[in-house]
Amino acid sequence: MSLAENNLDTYWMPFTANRDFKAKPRVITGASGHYYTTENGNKLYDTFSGLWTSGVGHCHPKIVEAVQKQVATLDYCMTFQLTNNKAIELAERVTDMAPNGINHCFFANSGSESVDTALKIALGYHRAKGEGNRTRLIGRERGYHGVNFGGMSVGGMVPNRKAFSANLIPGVDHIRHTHDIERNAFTRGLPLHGAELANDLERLCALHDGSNIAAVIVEPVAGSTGVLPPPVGYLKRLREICDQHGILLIFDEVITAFGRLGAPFAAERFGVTPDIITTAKGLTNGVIPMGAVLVRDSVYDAFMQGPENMIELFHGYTYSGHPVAAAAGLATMDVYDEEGTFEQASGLEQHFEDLLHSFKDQKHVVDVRNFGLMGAIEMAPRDGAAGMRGFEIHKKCFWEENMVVRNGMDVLQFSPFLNSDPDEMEQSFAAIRRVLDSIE
Ligand code: PXG
Ligand code: PLP
Repeated sequence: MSLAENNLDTYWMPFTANRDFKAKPRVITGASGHYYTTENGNKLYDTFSGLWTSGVGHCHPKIVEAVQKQVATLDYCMTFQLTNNKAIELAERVTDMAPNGINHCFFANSGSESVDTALKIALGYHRAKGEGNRTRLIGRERGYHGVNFGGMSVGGMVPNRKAFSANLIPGVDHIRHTHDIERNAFTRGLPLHGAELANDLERLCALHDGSNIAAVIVEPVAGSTGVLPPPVGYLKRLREICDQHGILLIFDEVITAFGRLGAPFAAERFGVTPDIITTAKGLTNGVIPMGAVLVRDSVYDAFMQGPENMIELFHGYTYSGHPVAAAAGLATMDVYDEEGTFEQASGLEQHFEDLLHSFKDQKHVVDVRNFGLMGAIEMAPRDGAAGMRGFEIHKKCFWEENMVVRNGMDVLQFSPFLNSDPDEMEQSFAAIRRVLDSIE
């Protein structure tokens, strides 16, 4: 039976226009390296490395082998009051790569779970230190921290919040986003204007009193809402304000960790060390779902008080530290080391930036942004039909150019493989130009 004969209607697809999709489905049945394959054997170039996930390419043989071996050795193991060797090894491996002082790792199964875990750790930390009044959480407009209630509440993606407005968790505020096309359009790398926007946190400290704020969470480079690199000096300033007021700084590095910015973590690239880092995606190269929350010693130590036979943090998922996911993570870390993936990624930055910015004078393009191997081309919305132009480009790339291109409304987002072939990258942008030329 071909896929088209299945009743697609039973499958409620995530973050998808279901009815539009089901009228003409785009279905992937295989992948290898930098290409997907479809049921009828078409090969499609993937300009988004999965969903920011698969930096070293799809079905990397080393990761595939590790997963196959692990699933036949230890398929599952309870990790409450028991654990497995792979989770222990991965925790050590990942914290070894983290900035100094961040030496503890709590496992989850996605970015959304990592974020909610991090928020709970932040609240628990202050409570453990006798500052239970520090309950306020601060996010940022245009932030994306996943779809669970905590992450949605600190997030700033409007359509994501709209339907749940009355049910978001209380005690949350947002600092202003840093996106400023008027001053920073077509900047290569970090925008020059906007460091002062970090002072918006001072405003909230003045309003609530800093002593009531538990944590601030930001993406070092905002991804899902259209690739928004931080203005020069902005993250350092946030760190300073957090320090002044005893507020924990959480970097949501679900996208930016593991080479996307040519370094293990954005924290390293920017020279700013947060107290907690959330990760997922590149932790296993997207092969098995997994997230990890990395925590500073002082935060962990605050929990390790009281009777030693008592659980210190009442939190965990059935699949926290799943052995097969951990094996995928370990193999992924091996690949990063052996292949010099992060260096490969930095080596591609300039070429990627030049290709992106060659769209500056293209019809409808209002901004081009990039940092590391994250990039965006923003198109003007059509009158009365925001998002249509981007969506048409996505579909045209698929059907006419055998290529997967991600759009978030009218912003085209690019997450090239960390080990991209420069020629393939160039060809993919040539194809995008053909599509943009053909679109109204
Ligand atoms: N935080 C950040 C910074 C993310 O980018 C999440 C949390 C949530 O992770 P999970 O694994 O629960 O999806 C993400 C996820 C896009 C796009 O188009 C990006 C994500 C998810 C969906 C779409 O850029 N990132
Ligand atoms: N709902 C029920 C009824 C459960 O028993 C559990 C876990 O035991 C959960 C939800 C949470 O599932 P998970 O640990 O996979 O997040």
